[in-house]
Amino acid sequence: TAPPLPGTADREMLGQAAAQVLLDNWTGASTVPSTSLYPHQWSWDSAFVAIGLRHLSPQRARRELETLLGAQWADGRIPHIVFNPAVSHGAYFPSPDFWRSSTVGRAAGAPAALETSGIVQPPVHALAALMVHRSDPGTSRRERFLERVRPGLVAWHEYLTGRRDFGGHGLAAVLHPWETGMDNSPCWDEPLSRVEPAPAGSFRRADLSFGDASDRPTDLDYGRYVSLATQYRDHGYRDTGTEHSFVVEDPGFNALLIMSEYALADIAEELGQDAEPHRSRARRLTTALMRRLWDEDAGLFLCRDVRTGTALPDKSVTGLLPLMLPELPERTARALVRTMTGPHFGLGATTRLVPSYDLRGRAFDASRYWRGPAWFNINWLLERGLRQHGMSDQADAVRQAVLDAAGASDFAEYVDPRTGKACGTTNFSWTAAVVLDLLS
Ligand code: 2M8
Repeated sequence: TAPPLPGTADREMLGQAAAQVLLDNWTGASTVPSTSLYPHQWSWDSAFVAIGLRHLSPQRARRELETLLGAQWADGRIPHIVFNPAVSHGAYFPSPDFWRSSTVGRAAGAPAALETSGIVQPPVHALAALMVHRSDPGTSRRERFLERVRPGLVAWHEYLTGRRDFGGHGLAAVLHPWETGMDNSPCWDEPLSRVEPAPAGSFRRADLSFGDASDRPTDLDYGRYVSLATQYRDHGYRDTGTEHSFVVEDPGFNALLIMSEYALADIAEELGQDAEPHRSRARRLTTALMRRLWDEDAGLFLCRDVRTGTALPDKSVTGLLPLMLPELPERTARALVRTMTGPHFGLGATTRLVPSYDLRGRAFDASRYWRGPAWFNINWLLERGLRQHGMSDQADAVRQAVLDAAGASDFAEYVDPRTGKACGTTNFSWTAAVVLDLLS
């Protein structure tokens, strides 16, 4: 049966408003997440943006991804920020003079001609490239889009499964909370507590000029983010031959890597190349994820601190993201849905969108960033996960809730999961992008 959607007029208005956000946030070669809070190109934001943009302009969507790949380092990493040289350094912290990619990062393969950060973000890119291709296969083929992006995407996955396999079990590890995209998730509290924060006066937070401080990470968190990024930079962004203070295996990050590896398989097939190496890597990664991060008692995947070898007990939405995986054991998928709809995440009972963190957790905060609020990109991923495992009623309900909450909040960055109240900034790109995708 057809899922209930807003009436045609509402749908049209919502679609037009979402399109306007993406038009306003387009800079000519890529899209900023927000013109105020995030005035540069962000890695995983661009992947979600491309997925929405393909419904407006497949040509822009291809450009979005190619601009990002144009900033890829020679070692395969895709940096989490590509800086717009036209934007003043004071507009965002940490700025290029902090990261110093074009000088300090050269030995690790940073481009000389543009400025980027030196850390990464979740690998949604191959999935986005495939979806963008499929939205306009004729032009995409004529422009040889997949031929052009494939080598960079393969090198990206090689980097993550090679140099970033710090645990030695086949999973990619992250070296900074910013790399997970879920910056101040309570999961990072414990491993971060061992990091000596940079002194409060040694940096200036630009983010607080644009938002409510109670919606953002704390100063203590920022001190630790700065300290970790400084250590990495001062080691020339080398992954080996140095001790990292924060090394974590994150289930959501790895689930996205697996989804993108399946996309690489489809891309290879489209190009008449052998898809099997990608499929078997996706399977190997799924097995490693199950072995390393699945927690039967918790009913979801947990993050693992590679330095101490222990699981991090907080329940975060990152532990539900493997629901997207096509070869997840059905039993595990059912357990994830039970957890999502149970008291810890409340879907369909106390919430209509899945919160970023355990409603009953020790650190739950309904408005502080990744410590409770519901995020639209994450709910888009979970909607796909529910559909993947045949839960179409729940998927339809999440889809409807994304559309309702995005429209009512002016495309908020995130919302209070129980009330839908807008938090962070508005006119946020990936919120608009997933709306466009769910409307089409
Ligand atoms: C947030 O992270 C940036 C640092 O990368 C920040 O707080 O300044 C996160 O929500 C992240 O997931 C997102 O990609 C980025 C831009 O939207 O903002």
